[in-house]
Amino acid sequence: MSEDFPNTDIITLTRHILSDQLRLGPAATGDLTLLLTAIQTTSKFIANNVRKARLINLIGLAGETNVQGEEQKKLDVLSNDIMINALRASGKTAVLVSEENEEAIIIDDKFKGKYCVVFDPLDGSSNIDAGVNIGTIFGVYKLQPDSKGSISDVLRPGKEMVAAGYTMYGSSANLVLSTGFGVNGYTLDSSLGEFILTHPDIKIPARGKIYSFNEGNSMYFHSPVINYLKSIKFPANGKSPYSARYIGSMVADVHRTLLYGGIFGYPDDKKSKKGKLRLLYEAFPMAFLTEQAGGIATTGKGRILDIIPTSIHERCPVFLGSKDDVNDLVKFYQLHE
Ligand code: AHM
Ligand code: MG
Repeated sequence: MSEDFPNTDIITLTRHILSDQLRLGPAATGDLTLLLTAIQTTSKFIANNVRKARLINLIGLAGETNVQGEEQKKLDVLSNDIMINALRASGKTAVLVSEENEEAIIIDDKFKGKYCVVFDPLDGSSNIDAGVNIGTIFGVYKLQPDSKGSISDVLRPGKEMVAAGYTMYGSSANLVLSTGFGVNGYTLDSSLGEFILTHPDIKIPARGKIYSFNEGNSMYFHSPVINYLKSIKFPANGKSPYSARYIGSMVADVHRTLLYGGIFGYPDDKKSKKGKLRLLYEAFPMAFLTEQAGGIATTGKGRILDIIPTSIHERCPVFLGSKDDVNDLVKFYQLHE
């Protein structure tokens, strides 16, 4: 058959996760599948709003209101509402933690299910107005046995998550997901309205050539980070220095790192004592994906997925990416012990 003949056997995200469910046999209830279906719907909805964001801003600038006389909502608040409404209505969740809500949301009995979702509805929002990539990050825990849903169901190490992923809104919407059996990437075909499997079984190269840090914070960095960065910018033995790439949207910087390899870092420093990124809904899901793709995710001193959170919005230092690159950085931390 001719190579340009359209593929008539496309694998959609729903088909793919359903086939995982079939593999698990009668033990699988389908609840996680339905929850992930709700999450992919929110991603389509948010992607659609991100695409229209400038037009919505124009309406706002003109001082107009919509037909109901309401002011246009900001995109991050809108994305949060989309996620909360869909996750609650799915009937599969018990506890929700969002970057946008100070308190955890405990789902009322009528809609209660057995999963807890931690999420950042629109990460990298400082990039929205410039039209630069942004994304949604999420992690899923299963309720603890006999729990009706409380904050203790999410104050658990990231290694106990049953699924994690992100959707990047860029030139296309890309959903990257792991349910603990590797990592797969799907691209939204807007004409079909479906996420299609385009990046099966993502594996991070063992070593990359790119580093991704906000070096504008260098004056605050601690010596292991300063010395590591120096080692890749001024390498010995005639090796080439690493290239710098930093978008300032974790989803985009991690997406590139998963595909191309290298290292992404947001360290703790003299100013931000615990770093900037949030443990539950930024560091944990990205660490989960990184490890599932064969990479390493560390604070510099220990595995991120082993941390036991004590509060839902706590922060933690993050270094993740190619195994060899992250191990090189860890050596600089060990030298300072
Ligand atoms: P946000 O949740 O307020 O959007 O902040 C998180 C973002 C990450 O996407 C990104 O990695 C980091 O902040 C960039 O921070 P900085 O501008 O300090 O480099
Ligand atoms: Mg964020």
